[in-house]
Amino acid sequence: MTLKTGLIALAAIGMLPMVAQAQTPANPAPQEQAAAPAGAAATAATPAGPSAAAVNPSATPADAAAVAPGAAATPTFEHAPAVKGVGMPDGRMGLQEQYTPVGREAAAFHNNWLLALCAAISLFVLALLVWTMIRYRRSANPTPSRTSHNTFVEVVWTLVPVLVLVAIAVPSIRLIRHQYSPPPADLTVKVIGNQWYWSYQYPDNGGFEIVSNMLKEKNEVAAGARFRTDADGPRLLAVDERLVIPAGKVVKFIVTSNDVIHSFAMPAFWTKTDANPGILNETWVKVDKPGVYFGQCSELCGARHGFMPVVIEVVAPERFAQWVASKGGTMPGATPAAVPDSTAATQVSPAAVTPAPAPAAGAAAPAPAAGAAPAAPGTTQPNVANRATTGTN
Ligand SMILES: [Cu+2]
Repeated sequence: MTLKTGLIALAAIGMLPMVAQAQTPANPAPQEQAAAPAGAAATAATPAGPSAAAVNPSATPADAAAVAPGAAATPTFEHAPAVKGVGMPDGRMGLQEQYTPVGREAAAFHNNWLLALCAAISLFVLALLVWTMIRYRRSANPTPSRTSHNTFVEVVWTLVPVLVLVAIAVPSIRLIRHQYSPPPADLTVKVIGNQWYWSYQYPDNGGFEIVSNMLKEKNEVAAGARFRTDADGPRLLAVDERLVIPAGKVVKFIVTSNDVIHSFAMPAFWTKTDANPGILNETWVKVDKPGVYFGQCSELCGARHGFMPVVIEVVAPERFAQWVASKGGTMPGATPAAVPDSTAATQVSPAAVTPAPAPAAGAAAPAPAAGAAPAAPGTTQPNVANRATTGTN
């Protein structure tokens, strides 16, 4: 009994940092509200554009031009082809190769530690059984021992299993802590399960939404309609609209549902999160390797449960900006640049063009430019400024 209590206490100690850190993502809300006026000022003030581009290293002038609403045509985006064996089941035994830090830790824990430990324990028990059956069979041992207690053996067979459990619990709880204490998000995507497809919203990029449906085979669609090709991905896993995220960035998924319980699962990222109606669940990924990754709804959700795959395409940050532009969205911090304001721009354009510090220019300028001064703090937090203007959460 005391051992059990000790184990529970041990688990509780291990869980504490996780609980403490899990609460932190909820806290930035007041900051966002406080930053809202600054964000509004950023959108109103014209000179925020170039300085915002300077703050965001991934936003090149070409990107800013690409997302301008005044552009003649919507830019197109070439999706990457699926690579066989990457981010999809391919007949090999074991776990899929992992592409996130959490996934790599979890897979290493499973493959190098849990499997080895299970195998060692199984072999040890098997050896004990075989030895007992042979050594103490009736013909070899006609008069059995009448020993009923052995303190040393009893202590050993109690202690060893406890140590085995501790050896599993420590890395296990560490993994849970890493999984549920995400670093600050660079991008938030809202994932919504529907019967029977997924829709994805990008609140940080203007709040646009894409609807993702499974692609059917060539013989299942009407003539002229789009059907699956091998570049789209494997049968029953390819979709018409992929969830696109930037490589090397922390992406937070807010997962919910419009109807019944679904589950947003991506085996190659070690993530599986229930999508419950009326509840926002959260998971996160950080994928360094660009590629196309395949998952499925993993909660029995109705007749077409098996036909609502998840496809995540990870692209370089510059290509992510192109994709966002092709969907009519905006990159955080790029919105002010898209506002064509002929009146104020002429006054402050020299300061905006030169890479001199913006606050100094604002202080030196006369009264109309003073209104632009609050833009500087707002633009240092492009994500916050953009969230304040969209508010789709
Ligand atoms: Cu489902």
